[in-house]
Amino acid sequence: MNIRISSKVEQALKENKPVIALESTIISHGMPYPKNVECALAVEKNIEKEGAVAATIGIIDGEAIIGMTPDEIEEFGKRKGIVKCSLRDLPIVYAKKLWGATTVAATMFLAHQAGIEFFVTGGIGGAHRKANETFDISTDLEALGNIDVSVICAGPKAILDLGLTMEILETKGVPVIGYNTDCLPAFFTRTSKFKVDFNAKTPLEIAEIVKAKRDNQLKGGVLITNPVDEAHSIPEEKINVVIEEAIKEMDEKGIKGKDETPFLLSKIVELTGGESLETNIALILSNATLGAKIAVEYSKLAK
Ligand code: PSU
Ligand code: MN
Repeated sequence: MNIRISSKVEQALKENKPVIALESTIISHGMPYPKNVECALAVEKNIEKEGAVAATIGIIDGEAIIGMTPDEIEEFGKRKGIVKCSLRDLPIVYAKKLWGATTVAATMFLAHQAGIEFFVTGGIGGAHRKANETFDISTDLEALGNIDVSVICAGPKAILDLGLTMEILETKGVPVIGYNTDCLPAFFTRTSKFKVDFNAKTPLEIAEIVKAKRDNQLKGGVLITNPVDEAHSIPEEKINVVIEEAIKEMDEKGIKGKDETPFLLSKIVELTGGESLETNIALILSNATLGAKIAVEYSKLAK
């Protein structure tokens, strides 16, 4: 298999210590350099502060790396032409020995191969607006339905159709947990008009739900949604205007498929004068701390 686990991560897994997987699309296609690298390294620090081990995942010369070094993360942040790699891209990137930045779906797949239960990110992909016509539904949802990895995020972004995304998660049997919230957070915004399936008050409560899923052979992930803090939350009316404008420009330029999310993210940064980038960084740092706390509780339960 084209997979290499760093010795630190391997050791932690062997000793049943908490390990958190991290994706690399957010580094190479989700944020501009050098903030992407600063953020990725700060996320690892937050995880380690809680007593867990960080495993940033990406593909280098056709080999999946579970636990990249800081130098490799730096290279992922700078290098041009890294393939945004979801599940369907993995065999091509392997065979052609390319560099691949793994999306939520591909990172879940690799985390599971390595034996990692928890994965922290910013936002997941979902059903795009007009998905009923275009069928543009992220493989992330398929992965959440099929792969036994739990994902901590700040909710699906409002560039997506949140209602449709929640319906698909329900169809696939994915519980959506809110951390101290009844309503689904929408990434840049703390709230949305949709309800989560359960409002969990503590990391332990979340760890118990994940364990119950595993102990009872229920296939797939648990989606844990953590609202961005008040100070960084962008009001719904404000971000919606920006999103509409970004989508309009995307349509005019004929940008489609896997290029949509990266285009929208960078356009939103531009249109908000950098505010959305600060929000993005704040929420992923907070998700890292929460994810590590859940993994720490889970490793105590599993003993
Ligand atoms: N949301 C973000 N930042 C990101 C992504 C989503 O706020 O970088 C990335 C994730 O890697 C996610 C992917 O898995 O976009 C979804 O892409 P698509 O819609 O093409 O499946
Ligand atoms: Mn898509």
